[in-house]
This record gives sequence, C-alpha cells and structure tokens, in this order.
Amino acid sequence: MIEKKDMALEKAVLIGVITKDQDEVKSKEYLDELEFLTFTAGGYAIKRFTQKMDMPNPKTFIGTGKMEDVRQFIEENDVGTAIFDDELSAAQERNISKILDVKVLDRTNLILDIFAQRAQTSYARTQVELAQCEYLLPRLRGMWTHLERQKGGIGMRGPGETEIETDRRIVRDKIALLKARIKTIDKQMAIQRGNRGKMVRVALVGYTNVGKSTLMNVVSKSEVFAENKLFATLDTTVRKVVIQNLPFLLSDTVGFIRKLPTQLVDSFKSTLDEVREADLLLHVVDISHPNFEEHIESVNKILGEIKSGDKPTIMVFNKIDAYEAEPLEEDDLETERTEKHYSLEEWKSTWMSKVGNNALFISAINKSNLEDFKKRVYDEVRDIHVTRFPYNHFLYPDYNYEDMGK
Ligand SMILES: Nc1nc2c(ncn2[C@@H]2O[C@H](COP(=O)(O)OP(=O)(O)OP(=O)(O)O)[C@@H](O)[C@H]2O)c(=O)[nH]1
Ligand SMILES: [Mg+2]
Repeated sequence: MIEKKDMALEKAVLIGVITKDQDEVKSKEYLDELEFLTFTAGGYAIKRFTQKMDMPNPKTFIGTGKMEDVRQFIEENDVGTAIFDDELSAAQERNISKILDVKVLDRTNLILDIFAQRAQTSYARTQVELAQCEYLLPRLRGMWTHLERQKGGIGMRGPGETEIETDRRIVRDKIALLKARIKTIDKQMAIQRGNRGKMVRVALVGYTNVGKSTLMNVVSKSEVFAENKLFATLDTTVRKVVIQNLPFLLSDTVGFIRKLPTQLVDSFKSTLDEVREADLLLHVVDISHPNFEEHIESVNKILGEIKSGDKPTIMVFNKIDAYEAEPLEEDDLETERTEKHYSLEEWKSTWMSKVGNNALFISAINKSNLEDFKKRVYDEVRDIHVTRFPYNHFLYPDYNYEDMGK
C-alpha cells in the first residue's frame, strides 16, 4: 500500500477480477500497480474489491452481488471514484455508472489521464489529446448523461480542454486536426533527426519508473526529470554522450506499462521513432520490483509492436541496491524454493546464460558497476561507429578503465 495520505487526493475504490490463469499473488501485484497509477493520477485507493471469475461479466465486469457490495461501500464511505483494472467496454461503463452513480474509470482512462497531466510540451499534449479522442469516440453514446453532474478530477482532464465535446462529429474533426498537427511536427522532427548525421544512436527503453532518466542523468551529466511516480517522462530527450572520446547520441523516452493503451502507442508513434531508429537499445529493468520479469515481457511486446523487437539490445538490470530476495530459512522444508528466493548472483547467471554478456547489473543511484556499463556500451557503440566512419577505427582502442573520469 502506498503510504502517502494527502487530504487533497481523491478517494477511490479499486476493482479487479481474478481470472483462471492468474493466481492471487499476481492479481495483488496488478492491483498494487493500479494503486500506484491511481496515486500518480492524484487519487487515494481506500479499498480493493476482487472477484474470482473465469472471465469478466460482459455487462457489469464483476457480478451483480459483488457490485452491490461496492455500491454500499461507496455510499457509506463517500467515495467519488471507482477504478477498474481493465479496459471497460462502452456498455459496461454505462451500466456500472448507472449502478454506482459515481465516476467510473478504467485502467486506460487512468493512464490517459496521467499522460494528460504530465504532458509538458505542446507536442506531447497533442499526442495525448489524440489518444483521448480515439478512446472517447466509440464511447460517446450515453456516457455524458452520467458525467454531467460530476466535476473534474481524475479522468476528466484533457490538455488544453476545459470541456470535452460530446458530439461524435466534433470529436472526429478534432482527430483529423490533431493528426494533421502531429504530421507537421513529425516532419520537423524527422528533419532534426536527419541533421544528426551518422552518429550512433542509443535508446534507453523500459518499463515506467525503472530509472531510465536517472541513468541518463548519470551517464550524460544532464538534468532530465526523474521522480518516483509513473510516467515521469513523456517526451524524448536526446543528449550527446562521450565515453572515452567516442561520441554517440543517447535518448530517454516515455516508459512502458502492462496493457499500455493501444491509442497511446499509436499516437506516440513519433515520440517512439527515436526508439525505432536507434542502433542499440538499452533495456532498463528494475530488478528490485517483484514483477520485473513480467515487466520485461510487457516491454518486449511493445517493442515488437513498434517493430523494434529485433534490435541489438543490452539488458540493464538497475536498482541492485534495492534488490531483496525473499528470505527462506534452511530448515524450512515446506516452502518451495522459487525465483523469488534467488540471490543477485543467481539472477546474474540466469541472465548471462540467456543473453551472454548483454546483461548488466547496476545501481544508477549508487553509481555501482557503472564502469562495466560504460565499457559494454563503449564496445558496442564502437563496433557500430567504425562501420560508419571507417577511417576512425584507430581512434578507439579498447576501453581503458584507468582513463575513466578524465
Ligand atoms: N534504489 C534505487 N532507486 C533508483 C535507482 N535508479 C533510479 N531510482 C529511483 O527510481 C525512481 C524512478 O526513476 P526515473 O529515472 O524517473 O525512472 P524512469 O524509468 O525514467 O521512469 P519514467 O520516466 O516514469 O518511465 C526515482 O525515484 C529514482 O530515484 C537505483 O539504482 N536504485
Ligand atoms: Mg523517465
């Protein structure tokens, strides 16, 4: 549970379904993430409701009995928002709104809302607005009759918008306009990228909150915004980095998440171009997170969707300072030893056997193993660099640890 209890936070309940192929631990972790999303959006989850079902109810997501429990709790505790851990269909949202009579949000809403709050540049705002419109369009009918009475807050914010238009035609026109605007900016950005010439391009990618921006700051001595909230970064920052005379471009971009709304993947296409056009990916992982292996899968899935799944990749396991294995007493014969009990060394050998020396274990905050990280990146970048600047290869001898810091 997240400890911060700010009075300004909106009170919310979280609702999830535990399906056949999820165990209870998994669904707890999913709801932990939903709670973190809620907190990032400015909400405070006061209760979780879960129900075991083979598949969500097509009409009301959870069953009617459970829904009645939720309704009662909401009424008794003066809760204004109900958040569902999945994307609700338009019909589900309508039915649930009728029963609960509070603001009903789903996971997609929440993520879109966080993106809307966090979008700093007009480019990011345009992209988020497009994703919001795309999400809205199929849901327009009936939605607003219930929302009219509700005032602002999570899920109701839109960049540059005070009121969300209710008419499909208006939304469609808006989508066309936003797409045109993005296209213009895309062209400018493509030109900018073109101007960077043949420099080797390296992109930091990974799940949200794993430490990409922190690593960027440590490596490039820049000041990219990093924070312990989800989606601290929405735009792409590119810095020129030099490791022992060898220059290359390093980019830091938006983090990924499980079930990242497709509307966002589509509309952030150009932000993600930096990844698509990179020569080398540094896939940063928060090894201290209990679900880090699933995070890796989510990231790989999205990389596949943006056609970057087969790029040369170095796996960078970050936050080793915070890694804690679940303790297992020697005389405990009941508990089966699983990956949760692995030591860091065991994780190292597991990943080394999967990806060879393309697995690195660091702490960006404590700057531990940064030397190995730099050496590995140096070697990889050098190999690409010398193919582009063939007369340059003698400039870049093997990485020299003693030169560090000069
Ligand atoms: N313990 C520990 N915390 C770290 C480390 N690196 C980063 N963090 C913390 O993790 C949080 C997220 O860091 P960011 O650098 O913002 O993460 P990000 O991957 O850029 O996140 P998004 O931009 O939200 O996708 C911050 O609170 C950092 O201080 C590390 O090596 N160890
Ligand atoms: Mg970041």
